[in-house]
Amino acid sequence: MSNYNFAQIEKKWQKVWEEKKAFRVVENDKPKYYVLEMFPYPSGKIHMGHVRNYSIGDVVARFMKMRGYNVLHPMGWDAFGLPAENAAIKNQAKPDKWTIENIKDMKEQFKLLGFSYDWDREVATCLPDYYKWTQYLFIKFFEKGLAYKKRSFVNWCPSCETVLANEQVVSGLCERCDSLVTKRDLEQWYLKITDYAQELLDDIDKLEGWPEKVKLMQKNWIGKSIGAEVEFEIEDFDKKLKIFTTRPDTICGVTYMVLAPEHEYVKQMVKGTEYEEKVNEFVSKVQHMSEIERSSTELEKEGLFIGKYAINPITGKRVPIYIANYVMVDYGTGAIMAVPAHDDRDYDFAKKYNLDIIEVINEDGIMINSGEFDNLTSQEAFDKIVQKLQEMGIGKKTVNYRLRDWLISRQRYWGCPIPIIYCDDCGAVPVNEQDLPVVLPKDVMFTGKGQSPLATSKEFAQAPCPKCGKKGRRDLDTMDTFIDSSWYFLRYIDPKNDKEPFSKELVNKWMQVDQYIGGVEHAILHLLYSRFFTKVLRDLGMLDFDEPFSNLLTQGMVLKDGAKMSKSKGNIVSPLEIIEKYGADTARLFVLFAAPPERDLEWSDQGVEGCFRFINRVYRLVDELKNVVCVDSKTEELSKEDKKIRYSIHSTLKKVTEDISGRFNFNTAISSLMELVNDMYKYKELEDRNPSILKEGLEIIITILAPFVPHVAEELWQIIGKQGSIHDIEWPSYDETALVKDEIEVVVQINGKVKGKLNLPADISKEDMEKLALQDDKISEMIKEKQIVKVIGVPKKLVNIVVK
Ligand code: ANZ
Ligand code: ZN
Repeated sequence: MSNYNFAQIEKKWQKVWEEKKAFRVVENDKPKYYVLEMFPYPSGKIHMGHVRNYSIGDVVARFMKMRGYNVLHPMGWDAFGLPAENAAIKNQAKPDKWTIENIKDMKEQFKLLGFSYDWDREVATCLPDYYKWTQYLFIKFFEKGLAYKKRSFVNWCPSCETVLANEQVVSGLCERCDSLVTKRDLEQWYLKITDYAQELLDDIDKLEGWPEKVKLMQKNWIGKSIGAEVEFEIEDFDKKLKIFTTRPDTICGVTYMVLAPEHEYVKQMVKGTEYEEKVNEFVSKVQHMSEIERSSTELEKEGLFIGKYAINPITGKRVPIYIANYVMVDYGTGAIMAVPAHDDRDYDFAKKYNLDIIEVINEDGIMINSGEFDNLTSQEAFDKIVQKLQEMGIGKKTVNYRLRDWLISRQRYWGCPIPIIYCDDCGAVPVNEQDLPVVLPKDVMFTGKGQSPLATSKEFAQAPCPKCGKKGRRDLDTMDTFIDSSWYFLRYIDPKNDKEPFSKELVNKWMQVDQYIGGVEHAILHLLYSRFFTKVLRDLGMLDFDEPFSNLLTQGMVLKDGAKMSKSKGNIVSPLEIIEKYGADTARLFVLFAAPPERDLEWSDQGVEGCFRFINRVYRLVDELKNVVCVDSKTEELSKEDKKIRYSIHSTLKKVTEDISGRFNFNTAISSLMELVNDMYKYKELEDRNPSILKEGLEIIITILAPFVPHVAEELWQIIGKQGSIHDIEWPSYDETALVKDEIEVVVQINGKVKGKLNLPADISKEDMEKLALQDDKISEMIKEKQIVKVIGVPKKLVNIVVK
């Protein structure tokens, strides 16, 4: 009798898998299956979220391999980004060295978990042989007019010394360091994702294998609004004010106008007037607020009159012009017509500043107070008013998206250099392809002061113009790291290609990713950017599909004591400690068993113990029976008990197969496996147990455990005398005949309460079933003093006896 020595078993099989490159993908003619988990940032230490994410992916990969697919299951590193740079500033460590060491450490930890990656395809976005192609793609975007430079006010964190995206500003503070965010007027690179807004929106409906909530988040993020642009005359001002409204039907209810405080006309309108000073104060005040705050319905509306009046083009009415915090400069036209009777924000503002409120639509949705448009429905008025404005040459129907172009310049060191050289004569010129990659210089200083660290390199900034050869200057910013992750799934397919980012043929063959798995925190940006890249690369002729990920699973968080595990809460459970104490198979089994993948998972020490005990129980069962099952025995006539256990074996096989291939209900699959193991324990104690059935049962148990607990399954497979790897065998199919029951269990109720169970022939008639229930000794004893009112039989399930 041997014990379950997980440490020895796991080490042994990890070595075997590594040596024979068990999970290397070679092109063959099996159907392909591409399973991908979002790659990690190499922080150096794995956490339970990683264990969960990657265990889910590993089950899918191993299962699909056993189902006969050629499975591509790669792993790599999202290796550029701030932490490396912050570590450099703090500890004087070099970001490259820091990152490479972290990658090494994390890879070791992944190997301890026994994930089935094809490590030959590993990519790290910070290595020149990867970012060369990121730069190449940037240039392709540039040549297509999809990368452009623009001056604008951007969120700036003075402590992180970089631009922040709107999502990174929380209550006016930097999400990372809590510093007060300011605005800076900078010239920056943008990618024109707005050109793809409509397609990105339309194609969401094609993503059948995506969670509805993620699709909705993407839709809202793109935020399409149909409305109209209308020009208003301004008194004593030579330009017209263009506004965007989704409700042109309400135009007769306009009682004031609002410009975003940063709107370019504001300065011009108040110049030299009594309003100038107050306006300047107000502008600098709102600049500290994020767009998210400013568009919140909770926002306390604030603003001021700026001394000008606009003329309503339909009514001819003169209305005052305000600036206010709730109007954003870069949405629509940065100016609105305010209709307090029908818009909540305008209503709050009008109440606060005592402005008129005029209703133009009554409760039945019919126009009022609108002159020639009275008595129309608001929908009719919408069309008629837009038509009239159009005839007047001052309005037209327009579509607006909330989606902004993607600001990609970062004033940071540890990122992909932007491959552009500025020439006084030729302007912004892309670096020639043969000169890629533009390598990150090493002689930089991390002072944490001033502009991009790349400016501190002696050599880097100067470069000849690729067009005319004259002295030029390199762009000193690096790219947003979301760019690196917008195409990595393509590089895995052809990771060593040094002629192009990837071969079109191979990518067309392997894509789409059949199953993508990752955290819901990436539900918007990463997925949207990857979809955008895919569409642009398609239009560049580099691939032939529209969407990168056909199925998406967003796994829930790992909680402890009801809260997300985090350093600050001090509730972290270290995966390495769990592996050390119980082994990787137990760690994997627990995260798969404790909750369905999409739900949050509550950490439980007893749960881990339970999984560990279960593996031990399987191990003992196999170990005890190994000699029994190694002999070849003939199948005799099956007894009742034989049939029962075969039913249990094959129905479990069926359930596990369906649970994995359907909605990835690993938890229910594992719990039915646990029941089967219990049944086997009982069965083996029978005097007339059938060795062939024991053998059949053990083989199936080991096989269907293999994707979940791959090390111990491999070991047990060997223990029962099998040659070769369990992970190379075919997933078994269940025996239909074993699922036909000779006998069924029928529940007997009295007045709806369960009072007993009967084993009856499977093909019994309803009448016989009811009769036998009434004749049963126990039941007849219970009802002998009562009067039977009714007997209700549900075939093959239950008999309910209603008595008085
Ligand atoms: C008049 C009106 C009347 C409006 C009404 C709404 C209701 P969505 O759906 O988000 O596109 N708006 C336009 N540009 C804005 C900006 N830069 N900052 C803040 N608000 C802005 O919303 C479009 C509506 O939001 C527009 O339609 C405009 O107010 C406002 F009963 O115009 B509406
Ligand atoms: Zn030049």
